Amino acid sequence: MAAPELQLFISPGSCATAAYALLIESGLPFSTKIINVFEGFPAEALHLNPKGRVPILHVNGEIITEMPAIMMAIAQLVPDRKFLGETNMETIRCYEWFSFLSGELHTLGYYPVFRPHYFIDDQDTCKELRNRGLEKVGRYYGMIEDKIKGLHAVGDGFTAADVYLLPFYRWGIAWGFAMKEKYPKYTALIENLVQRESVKKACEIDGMEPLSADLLKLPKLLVK
Ligand SMILES: N[C@@H](CCC(=O)N[C@@H](CS)C(=O)NCC(=O)O)C(=O)O
Repeated sequence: MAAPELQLFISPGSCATAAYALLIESGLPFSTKIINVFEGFPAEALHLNPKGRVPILHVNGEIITEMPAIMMAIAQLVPDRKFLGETNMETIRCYEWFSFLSGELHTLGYYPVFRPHYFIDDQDTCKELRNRGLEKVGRYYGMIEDKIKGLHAVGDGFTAADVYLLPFYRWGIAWGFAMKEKYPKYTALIENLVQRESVKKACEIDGMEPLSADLLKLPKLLVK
């Protein structure tokens, strides 16, 4: 069977690193394109995703957006790798993670932190919104910590849920959360995960170590 034609659109330091790592992990050949979203999704790239978000995955001409769908698309391309777990219940647990990470932690928690101006113009209110977002993110990290039982998010092996937990951990360090001290199980999972060659390679586009506290300085490092 011919290899699928794959292209992934990513932005350094973003949530798209998770999809990038999973695609590398799949071993399939693919190309990447960078859309720098640090100051917002560029208008000239909206034709690629009118929702204005990365990651975006092209599979044989199909355009797939939204991380949970992208994770599923990658997993289906390499079913033997069991990226969605070994059993039906593990697949359900992967979806539980995806939905929580995408809908709650990313959208409700981190959007007010990174993009308070998407909600309100007033600068003081933006600051207040960011602080509320950070409080919420801290609570979500606590929930993640409670949910993690071992070195993997689901079952005893690597799944897409593990890599999806990575960008949020990295952002936590960058926003000054005491990740190691407050969330030891989450830390152990991530420290184990970043040993994988796929994850190291995916983080290389940021030009810094996977768990660098400087992640938010990226916009200054990148040439637009
Ligand atoms: N619901 C989307 C959200 C993706 C998302 O928010 N991506 C961020 C990068 S981490 C983005 O593209 N932001 C563009 C912007 O803030 O304008 C998903 O789960 O894939």
